[in-house]
Amino acid sequence: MASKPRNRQSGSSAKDAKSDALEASRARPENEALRTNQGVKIADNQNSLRAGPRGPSLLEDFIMREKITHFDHERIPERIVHARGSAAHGVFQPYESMAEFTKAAFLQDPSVQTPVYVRFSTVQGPRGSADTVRDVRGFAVKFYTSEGIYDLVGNNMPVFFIQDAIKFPDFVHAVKPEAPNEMPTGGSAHDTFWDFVSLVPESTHMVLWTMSDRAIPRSLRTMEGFGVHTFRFVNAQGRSRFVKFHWRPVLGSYSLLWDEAQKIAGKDPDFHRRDLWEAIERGNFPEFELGVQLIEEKDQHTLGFDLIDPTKLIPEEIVPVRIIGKMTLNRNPDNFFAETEQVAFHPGHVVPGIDFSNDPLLQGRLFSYTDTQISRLGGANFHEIPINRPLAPNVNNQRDGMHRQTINVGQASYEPNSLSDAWPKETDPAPHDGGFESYPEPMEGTKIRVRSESFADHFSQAALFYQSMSEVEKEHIAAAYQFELGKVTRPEIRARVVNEILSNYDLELAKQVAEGLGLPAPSRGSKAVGKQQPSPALSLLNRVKPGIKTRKVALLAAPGADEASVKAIRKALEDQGAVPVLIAPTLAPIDGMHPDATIAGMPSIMIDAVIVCGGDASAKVLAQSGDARHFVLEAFKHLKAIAALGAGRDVLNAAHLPDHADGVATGADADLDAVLEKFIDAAGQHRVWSRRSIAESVPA
Ligand code: HDE
Repeated sequence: MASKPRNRQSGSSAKDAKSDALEASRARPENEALRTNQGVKIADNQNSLRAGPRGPSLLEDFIMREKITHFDHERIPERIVHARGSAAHGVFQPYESMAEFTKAAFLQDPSVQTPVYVRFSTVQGPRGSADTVRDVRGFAVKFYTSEGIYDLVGNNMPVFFIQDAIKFPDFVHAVKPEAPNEMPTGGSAHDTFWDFVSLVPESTHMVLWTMSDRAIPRSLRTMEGFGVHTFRFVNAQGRSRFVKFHWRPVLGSYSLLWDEAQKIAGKDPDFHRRDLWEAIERGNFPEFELGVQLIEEKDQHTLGFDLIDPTKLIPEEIVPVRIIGKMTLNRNPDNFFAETEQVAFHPGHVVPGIDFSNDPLLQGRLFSYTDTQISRLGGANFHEIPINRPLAPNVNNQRDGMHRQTINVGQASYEPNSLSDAWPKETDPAPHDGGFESYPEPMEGTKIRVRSESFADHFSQAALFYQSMSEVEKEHIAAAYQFELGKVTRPEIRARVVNEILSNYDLELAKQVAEGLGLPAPSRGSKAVGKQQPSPALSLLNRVKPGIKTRKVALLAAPGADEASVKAIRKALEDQGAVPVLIAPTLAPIDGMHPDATIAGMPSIMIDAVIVCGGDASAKVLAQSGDARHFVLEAFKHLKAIAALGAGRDVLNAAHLPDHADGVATGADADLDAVLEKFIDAAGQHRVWSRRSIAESVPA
């Protein structure tokens, strides 16, 4: 498990064009004396200048003054939303030329790789909050294309809470920790959030997504991403089609269980960040395929809902997702602040061939992002920060401002000019020479503040989503509503959610939630919708890709464990791409083997499956250890695959676990191969759902 030393050359394309461009900004002092910011060598970094050994400090001490002044200013304001994030470098490569649909240069040639920087985030919590809270996840991709920056600033859910940008500050104020006491950190289980969403029915569909397993991903590496809004692709002939963007993790998609997510938030608040970092360090580069749903202009009104309403998704059974390329994250950042904190995304950073729709949420976002970067990054020159610099040159007459780095040469900073032969100037009108031209959508209208009638249906797609879930997922959704509303202190808000929201899209769910909250059974809502055409693609259980690649498997052992057997297990798991972790009561060597973690340091919530190793002495220690018994009990409760070999079965017995339940493989030491085969099969399904009725009664 021990991660390899950091190696920035790992990964075939780690040395991409952006990496080269960043090189000049990297500071790597090797055998260099300390110097001040003015370049003066420092002789003493331990003692400030003072008047005598016990005298007061002297203002003259420019070395200490400079050091402390800089330190005082080391923090910048955190993002108002999406403050907590983790990021990685990588490359994107198309599978085919998309010239028929878009002239975007980075989508023309399957042999061309485009550098990317991707930042994943939670939305509600501050920078230091836990990774595994119930929340939407940001999925923002910066493409450093040959034509300039393209940012696809999406989420891990395909819809949004509101239809109009003017409601965003209200929504964010409601979901953020409450004003009087800054609680709760990272989650939506509180009065103001549920007050707002119960009064704003357009939020129903997205709130349901956040009550689903999508809001507690197992890993950032296995999370889907969505552009949310409808955009436009425009080809070289000027023809436009509507497009929705999707990111599909190659390893499939998985979620945590709510009990796990909450416990992990305490045991390892950096769970997702660590998982992403370690996977890349190990060379298990996360891969995501880019998919598009393309809609002809003439078909835009045939879907039964409005294409520009961001609370609606297009079921892929109606418009299939065409997979057009792959993104590989192959390099961790060098410096969290310089790269992940300072990266500035903007949905309005587009390149020729990509354009906007009139989605009123998207339109508002186009204003917000530059504005926020100016206050967050301290001025209008944030595009000069190394991580934000395009690979294409930025040539224009914008000048000066805080922290300007470019030294613009010459007298003419205006256009037209004759002093520098009229340069820089616009691209030629024809053949356009790559200049961005907005799609000339015909437009006519009355200046008016109104919500389009075509945005009025708030419940059909919530019903569609709910009806597309498996039984397991439906159980989780009901439990999530009960948990969240159980934290709401005002009974009238709980009742409003049940009677005015849930009862309009699923009466059975409304009844279940009401029962959990001790509310009277609701009756059918006044705007109730009925049966929808389900979309199986929405169920996460249909997103599982069997296999144990990159899964963490605990090998639970103590002194006396059978070394040969442990080595054989380790090899079998590694051969399938899994990550075995030897976990023991202490870090003391077990024969020649060094444990990777202690049971206390890596409890079962941090692994995907567990094998209790054989060996009489080892099993005896583990069977007597409360921590070890808790480890297997909890793994059982969380529906993880379990195996026990030889005397290792005594540990399951000591925990009073049945050794014949689904997803539990046991056998004599000599049956190693058969036990492993059964175990790998069960672990490859992610969870043993069929075990859940027994698992519920397990105290862990
Ligand atoms: Fe954002 N959003 N947003 N948002 N958003 C920000 O920009 C905003 C919306 C999303 O990793 C902010 O640099 C408005 C939808 C991501 O750095 C800010 C509206 C979607 C990230 C902002 C929305 C997103 C942000 C805060 C409604 C999914 C993190 C800091 C009109 C498609 C990017 C910042 C990163 C960040 C405004 C709605 C995704 C304040 C006004 C819908 C992934 O500008």
